[in-house]
Amino acid sequence: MINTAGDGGIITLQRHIIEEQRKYPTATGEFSWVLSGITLATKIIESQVRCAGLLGILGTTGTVNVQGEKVQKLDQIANETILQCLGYRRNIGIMVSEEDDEPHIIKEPDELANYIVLFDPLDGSSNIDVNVSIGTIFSILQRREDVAAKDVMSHILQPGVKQVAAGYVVYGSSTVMAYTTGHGVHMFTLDPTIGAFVLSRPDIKMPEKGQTYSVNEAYKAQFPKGVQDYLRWAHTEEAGGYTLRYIGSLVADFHRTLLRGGVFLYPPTRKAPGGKLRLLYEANPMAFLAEQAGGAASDGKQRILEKEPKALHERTPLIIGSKAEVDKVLSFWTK
Ligand code: P6P
Repeated sequence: MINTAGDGGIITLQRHIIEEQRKYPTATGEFSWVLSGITLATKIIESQVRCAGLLGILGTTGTVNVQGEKVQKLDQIANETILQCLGYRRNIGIMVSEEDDEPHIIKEPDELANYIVLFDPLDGSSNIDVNVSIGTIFSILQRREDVAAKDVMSHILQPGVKQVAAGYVVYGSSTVMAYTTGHGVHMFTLDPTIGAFVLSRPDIKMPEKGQTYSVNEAYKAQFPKGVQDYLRWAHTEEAGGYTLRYIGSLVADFHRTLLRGGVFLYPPTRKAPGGKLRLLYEANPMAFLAEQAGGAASDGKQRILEKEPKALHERTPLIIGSKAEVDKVLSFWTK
């Protein structure tokens, strides 16, 4: 059932953004121009993902990115697509990609080039070749007024509470975008017959509880003791019958958690003592969405959105999902 407006028209993402902006006079059309660049890029990426096996674009490029991960051909295609679709939009000053060591400075931030876009172009790369859901994650900041335009890193290294928008696109059985500008979380499904993202779930609220935990239990022996204690508890009758779901693609695991409730966690491990997931363009955008949907996100010690970033590709432990479930994990974590 596609949501239609009172006038019977379908509510596309562009229409939704413009109508949202009417509610908030401070918003300007500038933001919708940025978001339309992201949606254009994700439609192009979706077309490549859908037929990757036919285009000889599966597999790796033979190079390794700043994260030390093998770059998949589709990673590179997605990265270049986003850079191209956003690169000419004058109101974007800086872009930060998971794939690139350094920021892309289109223009030193000023009152015109006001936006900073951070993104993971194709999250879940290891799943690409086996046709498991993958996704694009984005976070949007505005330049800081209190630092010089040339102080690029200060404009980028802002805590998650400063995000003006965040979202993801999951390339799954259907292509779905979820986004927030701080006024709720709204979900759109790509209608391939018209090539538009159409409103499918307005104002999503994450279930307060959920009997699903999502963690790579293969690393259990490496987790902090509190996490091991939580997992032992979750296996008991007293816990009420949890089930484990783990896809290994943050976007897909978070999408399920947002809709069904439960908790996703990526704790510190020996290989990733500071956690594996990146703060600026994975944890922060997902935490913004989670909190806007009534959920919570922590690094085990503090709210993800209040972390002061110190480096571009900084990693963080992540516990995210239904508030009651995140609190339950934290009750063991801090013991
Ligand atoms: P592991 C994908 O590579 C990713 O960055 C996230 O999408 C996902 O949640 C995580 O890594 C999976 O990591 O160590 O369980 O394979």
